[in-house]
Amino acid sequence: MTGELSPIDKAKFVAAKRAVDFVEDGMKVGLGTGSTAAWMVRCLGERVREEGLRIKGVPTSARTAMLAREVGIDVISLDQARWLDVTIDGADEFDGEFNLIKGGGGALLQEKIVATASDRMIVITDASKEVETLGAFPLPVEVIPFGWQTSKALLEELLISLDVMGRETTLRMNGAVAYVTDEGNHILDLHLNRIGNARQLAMALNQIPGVVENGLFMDICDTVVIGYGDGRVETR
Ligand code: ABF
Repeated sequence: MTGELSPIDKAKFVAAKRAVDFVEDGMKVGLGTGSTAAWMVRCLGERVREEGLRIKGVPTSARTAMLAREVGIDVISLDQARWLDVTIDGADEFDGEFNLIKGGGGALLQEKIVATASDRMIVITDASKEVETLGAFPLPVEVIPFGWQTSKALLEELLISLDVMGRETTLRMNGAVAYVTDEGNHILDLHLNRIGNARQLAMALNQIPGVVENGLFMDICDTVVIGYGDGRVETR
């Protein structure tokens, strides 16, 4: 499955493989989205095929659902699962309190719902995602298409009053057209550079009419598994 991996892919793979060890027979597992999570789905599929591991997988995007089925995981919906034992997913940034920025892959809405509906959330990542303070990675905010430009203007107004360094907001594009999420929404990326009070920002963002969800995952992640290019892996 792995062949000759680049250091970054090796880091992602070893983190994913270690996280999959936490999955036990009979569990309902939230399956994250992104390249690191894709390694996890492949490793989980290998355990299903080779050990006969019996799990139910709840994907956080259409592309994860497709990959999970390809590798032999029994995919069910969150409504069928109701509650999950564990969710394993990637992240764009994590800080010392395991608060996260997620959504670079455009799946933050289902990711946050699934992670919140889990007894445990494990983030799999490489060391480059560790930050002292969240914000260098542009914060994704999912907005409905109706009146998105008004939502953007209201967002920019809000940012003026909050403890953030940058204030530029951009509409995420997919080539020449606006990016569309699995739910048919758009994403605004907030280039904040540094977020002084992430909890305050997370609460304020979701009050804005048209905002569906934001990529700040506060008090959701319990465990971080960090992979390194030399094959080492660290669990915190
Ligand atoms: C997903 O993982 C997203 O929330 C996040 O943007 C992405 C990180 O991607 P990668 O694992 O490819 O670095 O959960």
